[in-house]
Amino acid sequence: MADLKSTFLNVYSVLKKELLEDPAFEWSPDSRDWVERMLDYNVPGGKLNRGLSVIDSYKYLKEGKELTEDEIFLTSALGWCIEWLQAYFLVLDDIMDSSHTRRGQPCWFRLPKVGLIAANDGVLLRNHIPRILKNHFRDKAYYVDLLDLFNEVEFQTASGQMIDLITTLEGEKDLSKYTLSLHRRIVQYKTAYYSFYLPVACALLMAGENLDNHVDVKNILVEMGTYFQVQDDYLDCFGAPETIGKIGTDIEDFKCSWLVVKALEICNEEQKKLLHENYGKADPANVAKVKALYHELNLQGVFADYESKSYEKLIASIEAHPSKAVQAVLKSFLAKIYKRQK
Ligand code: DMA
Ligand code: MG
Ligand code: MG
Ligand code: MG
Repeated sequence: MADLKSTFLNVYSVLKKELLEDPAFEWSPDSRDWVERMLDYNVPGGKLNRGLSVIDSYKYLKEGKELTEDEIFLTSALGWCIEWLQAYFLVLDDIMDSSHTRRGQPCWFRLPKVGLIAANDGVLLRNHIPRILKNHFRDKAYYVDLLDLFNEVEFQTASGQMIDLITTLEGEKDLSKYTLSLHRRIVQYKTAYYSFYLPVACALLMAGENLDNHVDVKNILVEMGTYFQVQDDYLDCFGAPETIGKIGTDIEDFKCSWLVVKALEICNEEQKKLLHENYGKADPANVAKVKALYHELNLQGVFADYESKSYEKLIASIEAHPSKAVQAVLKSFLAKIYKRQK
């Protein structure tokens, strides 16, 4: 496993070098330094789960056959395209969410020498993806499907971010619209497709599969992605910033988080009043009152219950799948996130 990760990181260096020598741009030393620093800061520093999952999934689909050097390189390159996509969304997400830290360091836009140049860096990160794909997949039979897949998933994610953000607009702040069904809609689009469906779909395409025949796999992965974002919402409040590498902002930002939805579901009238008065305010005193209420309502217990029930449901739907190889892909994915602390 450690070995796989170092191979994967070597591919990052190769892809980065190609991008820094992209013949479509007349590079100067300062522009090259900027992009290199921007990539190193934003692309490889995460858990790399999404990227590594492409290699893992492809291995399972090949039913244990050793991968060739070429297959390892190509699955890694696709994995990195997902990590690039993630970096692009996170750089912009942190600006829009007024976040402070990410992966244990200040958000890119918080660096004094970066600021809102980060917005264009996000656009650049996004543009790197089709350039990587063109460099390495142009001649593949599945090239068009790959481009289409990335386009579709990007559209879904951006649409999810849009509904995540417009519910928090000043003047529209209304806790009564925060229901489990709105939450589900937001997280399915903003997180599940790119984080869970995309890695497996990349592996399926490389294995010569037609994605239209794998709607059942997509549905299970969307469920898993929903569970993953509920964990993210939970950790935003109850996680240790040193472990998750970021400081939560969901309460301040008036986000339609799973926690506030659950709190609204189980609170009494007095507690509801407290939520209405304190949710979505930047003042730490307001935030502290919301957190105290979350403790009072035992949202930790409610979450633990949700977590074990989700796990059981996911395992049951995975085991109902006819292909053992697909089951192995999905189970390994689930094992990586079950009861995660970061
Ligand atoms: C993030 O949701 C979704 C995308 C597409 C980046 P979020 O703002 O809850 O993520 P985080 O907690 O990592 O800022
Ligand atoms: Mg965010
Ligand atoms: Mg966000
Ligand atoms: Mg979050």
